[in-house]
Amino acid sequence: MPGIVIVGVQWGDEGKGKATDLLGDRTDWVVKFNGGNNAGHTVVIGDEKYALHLLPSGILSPGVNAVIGNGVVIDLEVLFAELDALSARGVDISKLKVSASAHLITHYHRTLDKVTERFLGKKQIGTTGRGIGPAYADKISRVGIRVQDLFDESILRQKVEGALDQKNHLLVKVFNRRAITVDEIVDDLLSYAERLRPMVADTGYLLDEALKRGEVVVFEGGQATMLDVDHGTYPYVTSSSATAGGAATGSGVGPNRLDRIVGIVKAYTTRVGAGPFPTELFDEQGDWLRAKGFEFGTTTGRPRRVGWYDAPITRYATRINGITDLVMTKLDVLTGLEQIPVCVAYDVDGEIFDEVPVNQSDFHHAKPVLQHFPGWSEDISGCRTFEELPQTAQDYVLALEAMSGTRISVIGVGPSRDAVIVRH
Ligand code: 2SA
Ligand code: GDP
Ligand code: MG
Repeated sequence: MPGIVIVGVQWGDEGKGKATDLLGDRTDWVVKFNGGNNAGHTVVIGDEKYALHLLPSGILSPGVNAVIGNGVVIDLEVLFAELDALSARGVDISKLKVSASAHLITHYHRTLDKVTERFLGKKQIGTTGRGIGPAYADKISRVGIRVQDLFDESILRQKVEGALDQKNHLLVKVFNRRAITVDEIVDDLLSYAERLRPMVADTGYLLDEALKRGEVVVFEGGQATMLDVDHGTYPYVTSSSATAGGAATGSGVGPNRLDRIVGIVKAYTTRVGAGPFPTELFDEQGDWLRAKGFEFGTTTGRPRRVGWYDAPITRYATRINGITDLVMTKLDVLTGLEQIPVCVAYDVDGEIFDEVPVNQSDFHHAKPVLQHFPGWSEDISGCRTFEELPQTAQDYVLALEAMSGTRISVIGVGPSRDAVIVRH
């Protein structure tokens, strides 16, 4: 099974970075297929902690070929800062390949992201401010700048001119900001061109050849199902395809190359930014969960919103992504709770919904129907087999497995690489 996709089930930060890292020994290639430096993946190896944003987490595994696919939006300043920081820590970065068709995040995208959010006031999305939405908007509007444009200055100049035309109008007339010049953008982009050149490749071709040779390719999703631009809680989403379908379009391989789809799900739920979140906690129990799970943004440091596990969301994600295996992370964080509530359905103004409602307003009004499970107090961080877990912890996992309709193959019991229970 050479093509393995890793996707987030909930609203991100489920531990996708750790899951990708876990597969490291058996992996030949790791591809990031969506998003950009809005992502934050934490990987703990021994005493070392790494936070990756634009680079795929697989770059930490020696010998693995790392790829930034065509579906990613790249901020070149961030790319080289991240590469330099990893290199300084002894990580081999020589194997990185970057798609010639990936789009670039420029200064005007970052500016537009920030001023648009400010303009929205109370209706803010709560973006990471990294220019992600405006860069994808340009891609879809066909005024984006791609990696390959860096290597023909006259084409680059024409494209930047075209892209800036409307933006300067917006920046000056609507947002009262100074106009951005073509020269400053072109000069900035060109300053990275020669360093980038050897990394640029037809990555879809490379991946297809690798898959034909039977090599293992991990497609590492950024953000998550409920943040997907099509299937998430629109408009409170990111601007890319974070679900398994995005692995094919965002890397340039055929969908029939994707053999296993692994969904990463937390034993409870978190969300950063605005938007509906039915099981959200606003009380001391929420503060306790946030502190115990250290739920703060890996990229922005923002406190994450926290709540109970939401079973209809996992069922929905299983369907949308075609998930074949679930990895449940952070079970250890729930230790110490007398009872653990789980959302099994929604009450929308008196009507019971067993599945995630298709109508966004219904989801905004959804109140969780909770079922309570007995908790455990034993420290489970040292458990390495399912049978070593307290009976109530086993029962909790088995109940969630039954509700999701997919096997829970791996259970996380701590942040480090080895703190896992592998069941299948
Ligand atoms: P954007 O910047 O346009 O992608 O923001 C749109 C929404 O997507 C959410 N989003 C995220 N949610 C969880 N984790 C993300 N990565 C970082 C992390 C976030 C951080 O790993 O902690 O550090 O704050 C991520 N990236 C985007 C975002 O909150 C908006 O709701
Ligand atoms: P990602 O964006 O999905 O890669 O997730 P993040 O790295 O943003 O957030 C997940 C956090 O949980 C990181 O700090 C991980 O080190 C941590 N983590 C992952 N798995 C486990 C686990 O099983 N238990 C605990 N306690 N922490 C975990
Ligand atoms: Mg994250």
